[in-house]
Amino acid sequence: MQEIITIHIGQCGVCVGLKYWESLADEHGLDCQGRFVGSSPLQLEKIGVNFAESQSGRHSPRAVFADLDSTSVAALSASSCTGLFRPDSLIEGTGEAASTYGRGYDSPGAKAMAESILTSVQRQLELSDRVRAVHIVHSLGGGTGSGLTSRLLQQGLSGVPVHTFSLFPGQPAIIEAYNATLCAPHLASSAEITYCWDLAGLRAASERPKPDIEDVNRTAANMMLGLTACVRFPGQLNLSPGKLASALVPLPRLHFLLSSLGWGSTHGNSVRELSARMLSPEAQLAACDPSAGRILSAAGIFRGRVPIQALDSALTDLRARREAVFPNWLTHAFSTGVCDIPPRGETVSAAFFVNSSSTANLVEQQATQVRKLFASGRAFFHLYQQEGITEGDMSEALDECDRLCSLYRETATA
Ligand SMILES: Nc1nc2c(ncn2[C@@H]2O[C@H](COP(=O)(O)OP(=O)(O)OP(=O)(O)O)[C@@H](O)[C@H]2O)c(=O)[nH]1
Ligand SMILES: [Mg+2]
Repeated sequence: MQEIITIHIGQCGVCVGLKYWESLADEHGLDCQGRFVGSSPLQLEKIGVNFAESQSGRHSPRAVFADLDSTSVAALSASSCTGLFRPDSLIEGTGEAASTYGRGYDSPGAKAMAESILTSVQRQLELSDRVRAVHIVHSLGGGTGSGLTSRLLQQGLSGVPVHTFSLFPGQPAIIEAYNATLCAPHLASSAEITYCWDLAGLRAASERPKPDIEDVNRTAANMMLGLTACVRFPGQLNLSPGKLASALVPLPRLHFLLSSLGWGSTHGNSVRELSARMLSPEAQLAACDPSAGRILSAAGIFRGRVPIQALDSALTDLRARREAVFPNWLTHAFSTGVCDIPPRGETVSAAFFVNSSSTANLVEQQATQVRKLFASGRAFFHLYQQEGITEGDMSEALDECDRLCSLYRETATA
């Protein structure tokens, strides 16, 4: 068994987490207390990837929820599925919203919270067989989401590879741009994979025309469910997180991925239409067009009875139609996984992951905004200086962001 431990940080991380674990419990046939009430042995077969079973037969998420501000964890504790979570996996602060990176990274509360998270992760590692990845869900714009995540990445999580699900700030952002620019270098240097989201992309990809924040969080959760489908259920073609990392990351720092979702039926044409969403700008969970840059790698994880031949031919055609967006050296563009079990209410679904050099734009937009703020009198930067962040720290972070963006461009045009 290759387990996954998931850490939800700050309001965004915790609120997305609530939707994710509600849906995971449902897919694996668990009630709100973690008792199995499902109908198929397949729901139990690999349940251990995400849930630890107690001696009494209850299944609890291999997860930690942490926020310096108590409201999001309190909301989770008050939710109908609170019985699912181990009380010691819910770590709430007593402070107000931190808002700045410095408070999330270096305040006494942040340091204590990082220790509590590491203790909780260590406990979960001891209860696991072979953890393949720690997933961190957070926003780069929040003080807690940016600062606390950076501290954890810097300290390391017992050597286990970290995959982050990172919500980038929308435009135009002030404090959020500072926070994101300080956090991005930690993602680049310490995460194995970063899945990039932003609110505009999540909203546009939500199923309802005027999505509220719950719909947006459900979309984010659906992407996470799609990503892990192959390791949770049996299927025709396995694509584990390890294989995905090997297939999608050409250089260690170039690991910022776009993602998209699709639903359909099992007809050959539908598989073709579904596959086209992989490169469609409107379908991306971050407002970023993958074809605006070069595509360094891509993967699709399909759920349901997908005919493999139709899938292969759809992907071959997709590559032929879009040849110009792939660099010459990329001979094998797409990795695929197929899991037999579709999500509830669907016959076929897919989650796509693309490593495009255009993803660098998400980082660059934040750095550009910080440079504008610096050029026009360093608005709000005193809040960072009060927390010990210097101008030198900020220009070092900007340089790191520039290096990442240049590396993406150089590799794409090589
Ligand atoms: N998708 C999504 N985004 C959210 C949610 N809550 C906040 N955000 C976004 O996250 C960013 C702010 O980060 P938060 O997660 O609220 O901040 P935090 O990590 O709690 O940090 P603090 O500043 O300390 O409160 C903004 O861009 C918000 O739009 C949520 O429930 N879902
Ligand atoms: Mg908060």
